[in-house]
Amino acid sequence: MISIALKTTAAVIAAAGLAYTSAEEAVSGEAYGAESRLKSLTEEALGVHAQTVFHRADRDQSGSLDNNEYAALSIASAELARLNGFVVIEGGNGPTTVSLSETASSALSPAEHVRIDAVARSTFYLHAGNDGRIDENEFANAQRAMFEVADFNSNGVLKRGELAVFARRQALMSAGV
Ligand SMILES: [Ca+2]
Ligand SMILES: [Ca+2]
Repeated sequence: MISIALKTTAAVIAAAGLAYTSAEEAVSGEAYGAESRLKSLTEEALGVHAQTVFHRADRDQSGSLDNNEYAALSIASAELARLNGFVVIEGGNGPTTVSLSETASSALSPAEHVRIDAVARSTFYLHAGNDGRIDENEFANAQRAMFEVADFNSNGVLKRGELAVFARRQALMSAGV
């Protein structure tokens, strides 16, 4: 059975942008309604989203992500997606949601944590380039790669099934299959 309270709490965390706060530390706020569901995603909106996520993930505000920041972002993204059953896209008009088909609605297991951390730490170097850090451009490129993989008809807009594919990738911060 899906716990409504848990879903709401996690949604509040996501809405407040407190991706690194545990559910126990959740602040009160408005949960998402059906009207916040994303209908389509343009490349332009994705750019805004990428920027928002990047700055949140850059915890020391150094202007780039190191391996630890990237791994933390990947785990937080996966954890929130699992708890919420959706991912949050912040394309400029406030946060919107895209549902995930799997609604396990439970925290990640320790084994899943380890696996996601390991995948993130190797994926990191695909995007980081020679300097071993992911800057804002490189992060935007990684997000665009996820977008393009999901854009089956290559028209620059994600809808329905395409959005679902993008959301799954987004949940794991991965453009891979
Ligand atoms: Ca940083
Ligand atoms: Ca770099």
